[in-house]
Amino acid sequence: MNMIESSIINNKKMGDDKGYLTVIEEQITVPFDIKRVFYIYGTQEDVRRGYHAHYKTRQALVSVSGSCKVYLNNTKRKTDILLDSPTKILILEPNDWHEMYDFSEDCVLLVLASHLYDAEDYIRDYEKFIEFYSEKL
Ligand code: T46
Repeated sequence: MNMIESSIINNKKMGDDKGYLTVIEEQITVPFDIKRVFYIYGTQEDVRRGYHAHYKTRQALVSVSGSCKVYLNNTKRKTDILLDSPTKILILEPNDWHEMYDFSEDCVLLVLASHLYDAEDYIRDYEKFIEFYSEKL
C-alpha cells in the first residue's frame, strides 16, 4: 500500500430563501462507499481527541455546525486544517495520524467512514504508527 495524501473537497451549497442544503453521495462526492456515519458533539473547547491513524478506514469529516481544527501527520507532512463550513469536507486517509482540537461550543463534526467500526483498525501508539507507515514511503 502506498501513502495517500489527505484532501479537501469544496462541496456545493444549494438552497434558496427557505434555507440551504448540501449533499454527500458515496463514490460521487466522497471517493469511497459509506459504511458508517457518526458525529462528534459537545466536545469541550480545551479537549483534544483522536490521537490515532487507521489500517484501512478512510473518512470524510465535515463540521456541519460550528468549527474545529484537525492536525494531520502522514509521516512526511504535518498540517493543521480548519473545518469551519458545512461545505468543506476533509478526506482523511488511513495513513493520517489525526487529532481534533479547538472545538467551538456548537461544533457538530460529522464523520462518514468507509468501514464498520473495528477497534483493531486503530493504530493508537504513535511509535507503531511511524514504524508502520514509514515503511510505505
Ligand atoms: C476517528 C475520529 C475522527 C464506537 O463504539 N463505534 C464507532 O463507530 C466509533 C467511531 C466509536 N466508538 C466508541 C469507541 C470509544 O469507546 O466510541 C468511543 C469514542 O471513540 P474514540 O475515542 O475513538 O473517538 P475519537 O473522537 O477519538 O475518534 C473518532 C473515531 O473513533 C475515529 O475513527 O477517526 O473520530
